[in-house]
Amino acid sequence: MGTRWQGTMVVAAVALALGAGSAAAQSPPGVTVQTFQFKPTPIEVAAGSKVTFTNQDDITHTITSGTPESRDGKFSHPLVGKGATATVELTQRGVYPYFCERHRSMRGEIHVK
Ligand SMILES: [Cu+2]
Repeated sequence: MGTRWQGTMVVAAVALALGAGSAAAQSPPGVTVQTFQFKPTPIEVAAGSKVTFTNQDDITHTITSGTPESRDGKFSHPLVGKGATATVELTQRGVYPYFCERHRSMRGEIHVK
């Protein structure tokens, strides 16, 4: 029962934080992909949050977890052209590096608290 209560408390705290502004509650944390860069990076989110990536370039990028040298297989989504979006949900705390498969100098990090 103890852990169940703790979980409830964490959810309540997150809800309070998000409730600070109704606009903020409606727009999940986001990363923009623009001129071969992920912005902002690193991005910090609470565990269980969804992070939405939006492509602002005309060409295709990907968000692929890990690094080009060491993929971890957690996620890989193409962003095909301007306006394309992809959402990643991370439930475990940690640091999640990601990169673009087509432009390996494009790298970012999601910090899940
Ligand atoms: Cu790219």
